Amino acid sequence: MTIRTVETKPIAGQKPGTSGLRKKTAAFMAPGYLENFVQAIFDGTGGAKGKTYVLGGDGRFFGREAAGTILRMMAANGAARAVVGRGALLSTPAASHLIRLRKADGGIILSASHNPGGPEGDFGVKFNTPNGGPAPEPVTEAIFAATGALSRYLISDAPSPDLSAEGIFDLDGMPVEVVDPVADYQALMERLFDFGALRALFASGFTMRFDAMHAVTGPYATAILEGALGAPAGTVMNGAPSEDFGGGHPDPNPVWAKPLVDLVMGPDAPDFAAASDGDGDRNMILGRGLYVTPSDSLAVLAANAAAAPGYAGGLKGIARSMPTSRAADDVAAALGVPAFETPTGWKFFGNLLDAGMATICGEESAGTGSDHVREKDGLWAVLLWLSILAKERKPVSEVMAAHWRRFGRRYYSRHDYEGIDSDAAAEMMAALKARLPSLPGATFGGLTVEAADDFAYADPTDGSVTAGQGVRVSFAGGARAVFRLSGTGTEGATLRVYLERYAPPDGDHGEETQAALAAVIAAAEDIAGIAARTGRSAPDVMT
Ligand code: VG1
Ligand code: CO
Repeated sequence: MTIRTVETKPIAGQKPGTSGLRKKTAAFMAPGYLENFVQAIFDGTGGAKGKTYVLGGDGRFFGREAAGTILRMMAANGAARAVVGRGALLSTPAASHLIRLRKADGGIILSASHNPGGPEGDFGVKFNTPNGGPAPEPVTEAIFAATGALSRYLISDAPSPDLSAEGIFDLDGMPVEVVDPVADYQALMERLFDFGALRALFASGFTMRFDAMHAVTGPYATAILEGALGAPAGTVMNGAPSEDFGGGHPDPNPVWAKPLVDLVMGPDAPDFAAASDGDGDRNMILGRGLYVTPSDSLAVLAANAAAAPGYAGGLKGIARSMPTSRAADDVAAALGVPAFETPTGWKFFGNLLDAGMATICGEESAGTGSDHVREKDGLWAVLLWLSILAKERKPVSEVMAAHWRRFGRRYYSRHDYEGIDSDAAAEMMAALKARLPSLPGATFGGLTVEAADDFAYADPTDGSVTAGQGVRVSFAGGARAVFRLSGTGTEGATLRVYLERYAPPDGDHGEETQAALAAVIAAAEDIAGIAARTGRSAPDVMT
């Protein structure tokens, strides 16, 4: 077979964001677009020669075709081996595990996570490093630099093996190993959790619904919950991956997973419910009549991790992204372990996990995970929640009430303004940053600003500094507003405003969240002028 060297030119804008490169599917399908970016991944990381890669994705439209192209490029670039999930499927945490298990040199995950899929939707490519984690900033910068220096890409003319059957196939001299996407991941979960105790929970009549949102976690949740743990058939909803996620956004929040939220708020509510995002790294947790704020979920998991054998030895530290509520810090203080505050995006947790400084990490966007892989892991969070419920034998609402009585409650909400004008968003953030020095001491509707800054992170493992990670405004009494622009969208800008207020252990924990945050919401509007600058009077999504 022949290896073709195809002449190409740099394509502008191939800059990875918070989590990989995300563009409209049509953009990715344009001639050379995917090929250029994949060649840049190889060129920016010292070449593919002799390397082993893991490859898979969330099942979205164009994924299988893209996988075939990437395999032909791996072979042409001299890679030693490719390990691919059957059907080109791998959840992001399963890919992370497989990279570590096989001691691979990296992995490519074909996903735009929670962004919608299909010909009119979005596509994405994430590159993970040998530790199994998302490429850190220096690596994404090297890849971006390589996109600007391309003059050719290499591709084999040999056909890619059909990925529907397991086995080892030859592609122009490179073995392509097609594996069951679920088996190794399930074995890891069986080591971390007491499956016997979880089986006993389901056998006692405990009820659950898991909404896979037509995305990649369907096969994982079905095998683990309904298979290994004996939950009744029908526990997993929307469990067959579809190329356009049933026409929805596979984003586990009260807007896009509304049917599940309606179910838990209604008369036929199960004891516990969860939903997961497109690539299986994020999760939403619900109890009967109750939505658990992701920041609270992180805190509860950290405080009760010993309920699972994998964490019986205690935690080394707890890390959260900056906009995530400080509920996790309260737990770290009580446990006497370090707390870390990183920029948004899982890539910043990798060094802490590798250095053994943190065991559990999480983000307000419903991503939680531990040192078992180097990605956030939606099903892992569900299994740890189940372990806590199996031990406590209490409703989720009582687990939350007990948590707040011990640590206090951090009322929390994120307000998203989607698809706003990019220039208006940039001007708003610039004006906000210009105002920062004048804010401390100023009062907005009874809230006095204590500190205000543009968050910069100094990585404690290597001293590297990442600046410009979002504006933090802290008020006396523990309230806080954070402003940043999303790095995962593909149209206009998305402004995220993160709102938080503290009620101490003996305070009122029963308020409705938006009402509890009313003063912080008003202060955030006063400080940033959101309505005037964006033309929006209300957010599109509130989590
Ligand atoms: C969002 C979330 C962030 C998460 C990222 C990737 O980023 O806020 O917490 O890590 O998505 O998650 P942004 O820049 O849009 O705020 V996933 O599940 O899309 O890989
Ligand atoms: Co995701």
